Amino acid sequence: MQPIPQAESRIAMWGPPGSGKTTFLAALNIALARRRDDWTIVGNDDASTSALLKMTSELADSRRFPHATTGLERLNWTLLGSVEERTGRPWRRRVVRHPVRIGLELLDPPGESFSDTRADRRDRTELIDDLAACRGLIFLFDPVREFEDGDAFQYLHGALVQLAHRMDEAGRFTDGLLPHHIAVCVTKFDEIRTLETARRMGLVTVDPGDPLGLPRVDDEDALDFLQVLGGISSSGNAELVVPTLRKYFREDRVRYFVTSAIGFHLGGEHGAFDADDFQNLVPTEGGGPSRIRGNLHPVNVVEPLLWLAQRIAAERPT
Ligand SMILES: Nc1nc2c(ncn2[C@@H]2O[C@H](COP(=O)(O)OP(=O)(O)OP(=O)(O)O)[C@@H](O)[C@H]2O)c(=O)[nH]1
Ligand SMILES: [Mg+2]
Repeated sequence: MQPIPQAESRIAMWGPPGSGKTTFLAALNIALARRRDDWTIVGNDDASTSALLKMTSELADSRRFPHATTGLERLNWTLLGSVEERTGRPWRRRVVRHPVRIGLELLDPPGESFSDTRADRRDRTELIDDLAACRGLIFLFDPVREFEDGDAFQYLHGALVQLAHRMDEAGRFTDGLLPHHIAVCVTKFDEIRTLETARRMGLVTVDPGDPLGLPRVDDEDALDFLQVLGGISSSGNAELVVPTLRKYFREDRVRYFVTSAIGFHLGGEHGAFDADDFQNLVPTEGGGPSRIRGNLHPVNVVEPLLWLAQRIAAERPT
């Protein structure tokens, strides 16, 4: 039997505290289970396997969000699935499915370590070393936090300047662009204000084949959405997020997504999306941690990771 091709992707989460980095990773297993394709995920060692189980069950069974991350978490997981390949001469094309394994080393740092003022210096140096060794990044833009604190730019820019410096020292910034692939994700699409903004912009679509009628924003419109959300940030600086990303990353290595780790609450008569009652996050009275109301239906959680993993794998022979 032929060995299954194996690619390795080291990917780091990037975003302010509370932007949803850990929840995004915790929702991955559930998001995969809800898809109709054959992608699954397994841990590569005991620690990563138990982290995968614990993160999934806290979210799906206990309906609790993760605690704020206090130190850099490393998760070694493998995505197992298959890809289609066209073979044969043009007049006798055949489509063959091949099994593939994509090793993911996922780094989940505390959001604090991206802050120029609040990060511990040693943590920050380690973080920049780790980012330099990554091939993929997932940058989370949280519209709710942006509306209240307006600091996405601050948590992007300082670390990016230091990363560019580190890559330049290593001779890997010669054309003024970083070699990383980056998935830029607007998070918390399930929040009333986020969905309402998308709706007002006319960006909400529903897949005609989706019996649940879940709202989505196409990836092609995600950049426009991010730009409008940036314009309503409380500091005004979020307008600089997109130009900054454009300055540091190659255009064909950036892709935008509109995501929600927990997704919308489904109810109504047929257990489908109900425009009058869709919030899946339940704030706790007295400022305690929020809870999750019902089943999770993650939106665009698998897609950014698969896009990154496949782009990274395509860069070199496996
Ligand atoms: N509405 C909504 N809220 C979310 C979602 N994901 C996370 N949250 C909220 O955001 C909070 C922070 O999420 P975390 O995943 O811990 O954020 P983080 O970026 O890992 O934060 P640090 O570890 O402190 O850097 C959660 O406790 C929830 O209240 C989501 O998909 N939808
Ligand atoms: Mg975290």
